Amino acid sequence: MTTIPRGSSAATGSGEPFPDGFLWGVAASSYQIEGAVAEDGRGPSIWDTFSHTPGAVAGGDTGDVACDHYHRWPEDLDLMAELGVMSYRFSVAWPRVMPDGRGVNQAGLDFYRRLVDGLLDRGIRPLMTLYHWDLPQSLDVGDAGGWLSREVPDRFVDFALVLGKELGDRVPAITTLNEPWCSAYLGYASGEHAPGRTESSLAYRAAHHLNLAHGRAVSALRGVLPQGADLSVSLNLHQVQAASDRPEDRAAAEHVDLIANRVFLDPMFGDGYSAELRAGTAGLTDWSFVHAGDEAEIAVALDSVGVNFYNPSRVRAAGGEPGRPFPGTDRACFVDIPGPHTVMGWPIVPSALTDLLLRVQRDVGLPIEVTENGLGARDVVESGAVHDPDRIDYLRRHLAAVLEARRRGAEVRGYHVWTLLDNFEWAWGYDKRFGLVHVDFADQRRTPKDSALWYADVIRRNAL
Ligand code: IFM
Repeated sequence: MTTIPRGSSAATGSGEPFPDGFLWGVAASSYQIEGAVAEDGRGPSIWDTFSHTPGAVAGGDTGDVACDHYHRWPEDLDLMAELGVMSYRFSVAWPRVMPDGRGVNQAGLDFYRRLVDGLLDRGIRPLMTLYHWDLPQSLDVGDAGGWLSREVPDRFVDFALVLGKELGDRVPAITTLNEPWCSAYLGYASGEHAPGRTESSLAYRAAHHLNLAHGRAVSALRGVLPQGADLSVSLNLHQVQAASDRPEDRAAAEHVDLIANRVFLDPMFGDGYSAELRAGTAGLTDWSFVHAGDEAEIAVALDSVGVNFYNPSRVRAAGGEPGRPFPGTDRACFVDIPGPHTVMGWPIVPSALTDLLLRVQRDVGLPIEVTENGLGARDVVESGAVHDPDRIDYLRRHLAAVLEARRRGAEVRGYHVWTLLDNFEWAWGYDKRFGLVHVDFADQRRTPKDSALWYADVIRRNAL
């Protein structure tokens, strides 16, 4: 068993306290860590298919083995407990529980029951994500399959109900979708994610069906969960900045806010799809996939909202110089933000997290949990240790940004580092590491990094 050395030399801080009861967590997802893709009746997911498609993932990497968490979960839960983690956000592999998206696979369900009981035994709150991108492959058949299909939201309700009925007595918090922006725009417009479709117009249909799946699942879950269950959604809202004060760049930023943020926020939190969104996307879609009554079904009451944040986005109007197109539109391009960047090429701007949390508080008005935040790097083990001062600095500054948002009125009640273990980073494969704990993918050895020791100390002191 890996143990965490006591007394970290990395433990320094201003001593600024977090409120009593602040939930210190880590987050992870099924396909990125579990492996065991063909074990105990699990069916294939769209990510199995995509990662095995030549050229889709850097280095030809797949999630076939990943961190082997399916077998090593007790050790991984012990690591969390040693860190003092209070909340673990994990996701359920839909095809492990419903291999072809329909009938239930008891062995798959039992795995999650053992995992949840293991968390409770260690005093860790399970925060269960229902969908972190591993759609059963059999629900993605043909051109109109996957999230393009109106049937998939109904199958998602079946899945949510199985989990609600079977695990709802012991899982106090459920978040429906992780980053539906990625599912819709990277999966259907840019093709960087499974199922790898590359038509901008499809992203809007997918986004609507994800929204519908969310709303219907929440309504169905309310009928089977105990009173007091906490239901949420985890959004990677873009903190969008205009590249300049030029009217065309400001318009591009507003357009990106509409298609990346308000396409989820407006229907989920009550207003339906806005006239601006419909007008702004008129050349791409007529929104005829939104049926009468859908928007009311999406606008269900939630108990909290999850915010995933890594970096802001700066955009300019498309045209003129070449630029990286913003997925799902030909009206905006990404522009680099000067200053330090992570190895992912993502700018490090902690104040943007404060701004985003304040915006969410204003627009949504619910308690907030940061459900993901962290830094990707190329960490190496040296003499049994992993020195990752950049990650410590990133986490410290983003936690300070959370405190600042709280001071200014945002009701942020928890924070989850992405992530516990180095893992399968989607189209980037295994090269970029986000874990507090280093994983040697040759022998599955876990080595807590300096950042893990630092985080344990922050948790123990409940202060930065
Ligand atoms: O690894 C991902 C995670 O699955 C979703 N949010 C962003 C992380 C880092 O890219």
